[in-house]
Amino acid sequence: MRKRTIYSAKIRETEVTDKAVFRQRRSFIKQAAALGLTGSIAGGVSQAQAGTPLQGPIIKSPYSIDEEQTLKETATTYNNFYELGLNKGDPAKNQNWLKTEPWTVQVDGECSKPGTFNLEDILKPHAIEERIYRHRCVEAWSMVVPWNGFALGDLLKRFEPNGNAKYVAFTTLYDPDRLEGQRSRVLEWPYVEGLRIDEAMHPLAMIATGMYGEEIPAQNGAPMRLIVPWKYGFKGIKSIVKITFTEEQPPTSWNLSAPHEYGFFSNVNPQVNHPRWSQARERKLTGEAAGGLSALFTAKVDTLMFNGYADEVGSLYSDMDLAKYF
Ligand SMILES: Nc1nc2c(c(=O)[nH]1)N[C@H]1C(S)=C(S)[C@@H](COP(=O)(O)O)O[C@H]1N2
Ligand SMILES: [Mo]
Repeated sequence: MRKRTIYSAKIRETEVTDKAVFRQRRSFIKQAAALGLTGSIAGGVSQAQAGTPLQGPIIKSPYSIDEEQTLKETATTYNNFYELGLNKGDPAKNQNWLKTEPWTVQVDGECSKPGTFNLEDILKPHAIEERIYRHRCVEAWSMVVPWNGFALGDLLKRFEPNGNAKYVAFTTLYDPDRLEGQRSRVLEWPYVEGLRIDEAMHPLAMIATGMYGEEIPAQNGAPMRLIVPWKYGFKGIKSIVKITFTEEQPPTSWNLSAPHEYGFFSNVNPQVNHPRWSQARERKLTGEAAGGLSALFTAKVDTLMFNGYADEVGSLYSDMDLAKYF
């Protein structure tokens, strides 16, 4: 997805990096176990939350799909989070760059209940569900991930958006002193994303605070990130610090960076190719772990319209030319 990078070359580069990260992690965990170190220390993580099981009951969601899940080790070591580095293995390696305590979320714009809220107050009213979703990156790889969290719309309604709230915008933490990726010019920082308000209120759109029954790790967007399963992965903005209700369509990071390649809507659509590669098929990261990262990719499978969620979300776009609004 990086500009000025040949796609096939990038895949090779990330495979090599990730194998090295896998090896490093494995030997480090072995050493830590031998020394009798536990929990977060064994993971090389400075914050206690990583690997921490979620508290309380987790509700099974009717929106879950019944497909083979991506291994937790894969979903938490093969990441796109450019603030933590550009290669797929970098975010896991650099997870301690993201400081998640304390964490506040500012809510403003077209709503009656704006404010700045502590993370605990944001999350407290929401029962945690497990939602097993397809996750399709615009780079033509995909995963099946059991996210933990709740409907985005249930959160947004608490701030009472008014009649001018046609869109909702999200912003990631800006902290270039720690998030070294923000010193690179690859994108304008902070990372920003947005949805039309009806998309945001759709019950499939969710805020994830966990995955695999544990608190969400830094590299996957701690402490709270967006998941919009019918859209390309880059819409799923990580580590959210700000939510703004707007009347105008808000700017979005990849669209700002390469407007001919990444649109505002970015619904998964196998019929609209990326200018530099086909979107007709994808490689799923649900293979066996034993053979290293390249063995984790399955053969290519067909990409589904709206990533398989057409029955649920198709009506949101019934009046749009889906080839034009990419
Ligand atoms: N702030 C921020 N959010 C981000 C990104 C990023 O670089 N920065 N990458 C996006 C992309 S391209 C994808 S595919 C998903 C990856 O999520 P995952 O690492 O949990 O699979 O996060 C998205 N959210
Ligand atoms: Mo992506």
